[in-house]
Order: sequence, then C-alpha cells, then structure tokens
Amino acid sequence: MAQLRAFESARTAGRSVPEIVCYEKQDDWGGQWNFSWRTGIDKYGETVHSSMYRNLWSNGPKEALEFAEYTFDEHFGRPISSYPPRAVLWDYINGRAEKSNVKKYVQFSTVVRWVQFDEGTQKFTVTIENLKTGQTESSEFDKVVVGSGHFSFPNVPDFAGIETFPGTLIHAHDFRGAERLAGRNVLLIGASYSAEDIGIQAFKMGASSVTMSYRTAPMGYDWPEGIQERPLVQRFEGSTAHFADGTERQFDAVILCTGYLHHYPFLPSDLALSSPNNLYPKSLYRGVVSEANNNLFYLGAQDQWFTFNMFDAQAWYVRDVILGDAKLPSEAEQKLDMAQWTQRLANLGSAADEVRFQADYIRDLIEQTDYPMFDLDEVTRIFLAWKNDKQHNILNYRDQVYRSVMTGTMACEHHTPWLRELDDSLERYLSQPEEDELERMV
Ligand code: NA7
Repeated sequence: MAQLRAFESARTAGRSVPEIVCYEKQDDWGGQWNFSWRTGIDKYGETVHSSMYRNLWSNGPKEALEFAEYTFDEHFGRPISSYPPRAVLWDYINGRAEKSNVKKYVQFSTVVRWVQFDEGTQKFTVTIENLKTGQTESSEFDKVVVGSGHFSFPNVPDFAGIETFPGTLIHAHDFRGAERLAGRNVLLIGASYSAEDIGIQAFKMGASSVTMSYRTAPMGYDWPEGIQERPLVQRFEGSTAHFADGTERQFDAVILCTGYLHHYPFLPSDLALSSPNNLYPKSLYRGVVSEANNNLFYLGAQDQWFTFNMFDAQAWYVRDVILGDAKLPSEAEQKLDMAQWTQRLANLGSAADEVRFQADYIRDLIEQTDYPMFDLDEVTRIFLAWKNDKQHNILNYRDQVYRSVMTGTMACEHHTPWLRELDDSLERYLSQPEEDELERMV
C-alpha cells in the first residue's frame, strides 16, 4: 500500500509513472491488519497470511507510526487515544489508501507462484494464479517490489516430548483470541512482543496463570501476580513442562511465541532474502534494494520499531530509484554502505540504541526523497517514554497518551482503561459512552 501510494503521489505531482500491477493473495488489503478467523490453510488452500488476533491493540503509541502525509487528525477528524485496537488502525491505513485511489492497481485473491529473472532480457517473468478462477498466467516486469512482509511464516522449534502434550498447542501465528484461555494455565515460549502481548491478553481474559519461558533473557517486567517468567523449557512429559532451572509445572495450553521466518516461496534461492529478524538484513542496500539484483526490492524486511512511516520512507525511495530520480551507486559503494550499517548494528547495546539506529536509517531514506521529513528525534523520545511506561506498569501502559509529531495534537484518553475494555471494535472505540455506563463498568 505504501508503494502504491508513493507512485500515486508522484503521478499527482505531474510525473509520468510506469505501469504498475500489484498482486495480493488475500481478498482485501491491509496485510497483517486484515484479520481472518482462519488458521493454517485458507479457503483457497493457501497458507493464511495474517498473524492478527481479535484482541490486538497497538502495542506501541500510534504517534510513532503515523504517516507524515496522512495524519490521524485527517482521518478521524478528532483526537483519539494513543493505542487504538486493530480495527481502528486498519481503518486508518485503509482510509489513506482509499483516498489516493490506488485500489485499481491491485489484483486481489491472486497469489504469486514464481518469479524468474532472465539475465539476457533483464526482465522478470512473474507467474500468478487467480485463486478464484484457478487460472495461471505469466507476465513480464522490469522491476519487482516484495511487500509480503516477514511475520507470516512461523518459526516452530521442537521440544523434547512436546508431542505428548495433550492440551492446546499452537504458534502465535495461529492465535486468534484469548477468551478461550480463561481459567487455564498457559505457557508461552519466547520472550519478545508476541509472548508479552499474548501473555497480558491471556491475563486480561482471566487465565488462571501465565508462564513465559525465555531462551536468552527474561523480559523482566514487574509482572502482576499470576504472570511469571521461567528459563527455557527442556522437555515435556504429558501436560508437564520441565524448565532449565529444574522446576516443573502443568499446563492446559502452550503457545509458541518463537517468532517468524523470512520465507519467500515465490522466489528462487538467489533472489530470496535470507536473514534473521534484525534491524538491517545485510544483503539489502539502504535496507530495500536486493544486492543480488538491483531491480528487486523489499519493503519492511527489517525488524521494526518504526512501522508505517518507515514503510513509506522505503517506498518513496524505491519509487525514486525506479523512476531514475535516485541513482544507485556502484556495487562496491553499495557493499561499503551496507557494511557500515551492519557494523553499527553489531555494536548496538540498548533498546535506545536500536531506536536511534532505525531513526537514522529512516532519516537517510527521507533525505533522498520528497517524503515529508518529520521529527525523528521526537519519535525516538516517544519510543523511549513508551518503554518506560511499560517498565512502570505493563498492564496499563496503553492508557498513556502522547502528542503527535505530525500535527501537535495531544491524544485523548480512551473512555475505558484498556484492562477493562472487552470490546475491541471500531464502533465501541469511537463511541462516547454515558458516564453511568462507565461507572457501572468500574
Ligand atoms: P520476535 O520478536 O522475532 O521474537 C522471537 C522470540 O522467540 C525471541 O524471544 C526468541 O528468543 C524466541 N525464540 C526463537 N526461537 C526459539 C527457540 N528455539 N526456543 C526458545 N525461544 C525461541 O518475534 P515475535 O513474534 O515476538 O514478534 C514479531 C514481531 O511482531 C515483532 O518484531 C513486532 O514487530 C511485532 P531469543 O531472544 O532469540 O533467545
């Protein structure tokens, strides 16, 4: 969506833009934000793309992800809180895309089967399947932009004896809602965003206990009674998990929050990005141009502090490379540039270092384009304040509010504290409940 929007922005500014075709496997756009109740295989026999769950609310302040050229004020016409639920964020990104009238470029329910590059013609042959008709067809393209993300294919490690676990056993990718965890003892394996958020969602929905098992280091929040962290599970025996510190416990449900794989089944191995989930996959010049083939681009392939506005900065830069406005340096210069960023990445210590790294990365991209520069230092401060809020109270950080760096608008408090808000819908979020209703909920 960012890439389509970037080209549309050039077109409305009078530039001539190339023919664009966008293939989208899902029936609608929105990627991760396009919630589906389905898990595993979809109605066409394809892997389900989205890892979204019903109860998800933004886990970072919206002021850190706001588009510089389509603000929350413009979309909602009034201040909203800093941590909206999924449906509200989907509405926002959909509103921006609808406004720029780019849906006409998208062929929905169309999966890309294979991309082949011909050295002789310097063209890509892209083979797609229309999932509704079953028809396959191939077309030629000069450039290919991969915007399929990298939080879709679960990383599913094995644990000794896990096959004997009799309860619910899923990966976070297939988690759709925490309601069914009420009254149950839940084990989450992993110590990053999925474990943190599914853990507090389970707690909110009344799980009897939540245990999170870490491999490298605990998250270390001041967890409320009922949530705890333990070192890595060594083995399972039936419903009992044995941990590295010699302790054991019985569980009703296990959720593997063990992250995702960079996996591009439509690309040959020489073009498919292979990387751990980090802030600078090392084979992408400026984080977007494939080193293997400078006509191939990836958006959002990094691990992410910044999200929507980083995707924009990337898309605007890729657009300018494709339009010829931004010149790619020689292979040697590209290598040197990538080496400098990966060297810096290797020396990052704290989370604050990581946020500054990504802010500098985005600044470097925006400086190459006409995307509106925004106050990246202030967004960095917002991220650090957010981290601080979480340290202070992991259960209510979503009740805090921040000021938009784009408009100066101060977010308003949501009418109901997040921990008590059980309705995740857009309608409820935007409603203004009467005082007595709110009092009854306390
Ligand atoms: P992340 O952020 O990639 O984290 C993956 C977590 O899974 C991390 O804590 C890993 O531990 C852990 N992990 C991975 N493999 C294993 C094995 N084999 N055993 C135990 N633990 C393991 O993924 P998330 O799903 O939490 O978040 C994805 C994105 O969603 C995130 O970047 C945000 O943008 C939102 P490690 O620390 O490496 O030891």
